[in-house]
Amino acid sequence: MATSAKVLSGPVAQFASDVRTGLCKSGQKELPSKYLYDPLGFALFEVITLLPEYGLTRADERLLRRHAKEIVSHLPSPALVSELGSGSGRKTRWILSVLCEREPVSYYPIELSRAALASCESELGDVECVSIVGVEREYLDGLREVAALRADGVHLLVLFLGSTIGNFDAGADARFLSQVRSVLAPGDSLLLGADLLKPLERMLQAYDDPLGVTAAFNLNLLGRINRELDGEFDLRQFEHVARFNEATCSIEMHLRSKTRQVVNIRRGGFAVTFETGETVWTESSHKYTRREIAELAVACGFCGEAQWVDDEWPFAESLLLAV
Ligand code: AVI
Repeated sequence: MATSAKVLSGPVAQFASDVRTGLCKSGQKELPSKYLYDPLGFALFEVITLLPEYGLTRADERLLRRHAKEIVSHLPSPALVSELGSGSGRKTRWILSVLCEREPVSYYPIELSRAALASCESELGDVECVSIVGVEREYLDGLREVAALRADGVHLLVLFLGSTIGNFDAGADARFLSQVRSVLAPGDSLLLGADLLKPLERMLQAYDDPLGVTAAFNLNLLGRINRELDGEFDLRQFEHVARFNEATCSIEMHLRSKTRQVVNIRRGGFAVTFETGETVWTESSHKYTRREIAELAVACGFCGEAQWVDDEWPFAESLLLAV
């Protein structure tokens, strides 16, 4: 099928290059999960968080709501707060409100998605004594910028909630936490939300809900390629698959080709052949044990200060101190 490469620049060029690398590699095809979150993907993820089968976000929020006072009691004052991947910011309200009882707070949500930053700013705009400055950057670049802003004697609290840490590849979670640690000073803290291992059926239902919202969230990645790269994916010719990888202790999302097909990605200037049943791996969601979190923290230069676990949906909120 005829293709012609177009001259692309900026984020769309990066997207095209990542799509080409992931779909043209030999063996398992893959697409980076960060591309799931265009405005439509972000909106679909927000719906996922409301699904009865997906208890993760509610557990995270419950822990923050129930234990905000206790969490804040461990933190030195004054503190500046930054959040890696704030999403809508709904969960963060509880910590910010309690911190505000002590002093005015500067809050820097770091997000790649402009839609997420806008929704975070409107969600938290009514929390008194909080000034919100959105940072539209990659996590580490944004965090370096925020850390450079703090005055002497001000402690940094980094929030990394919602188990986004679980979406890193095996080993990349530790590398990422070590990089976060290298931006922090001793005495700074990291509040880490991580989803815990639970019975298989419960995990599978959470990533393959009967309403098909997670399927739509996953398939939207192909829709995004169509919209932004003039791709010719027929979304009806792919299906969502969620499965548990025991070796990595992760739920994986894939998109399976229902037929043998060749798909042209016109703005990228390439075409991809899919065999019947072949899958594109789009996301991994690692499920942790409490012990694993504690070991990860120590290996990355933190010490575990406290941990809270939800009693309805196994999920842990861990407060880690930079040592
Ligand atoms: C954002 N992240 C923690 C979600 C998760 O559970 O891994 C993304 C998600 N993928 C499918 N459903 C939710």
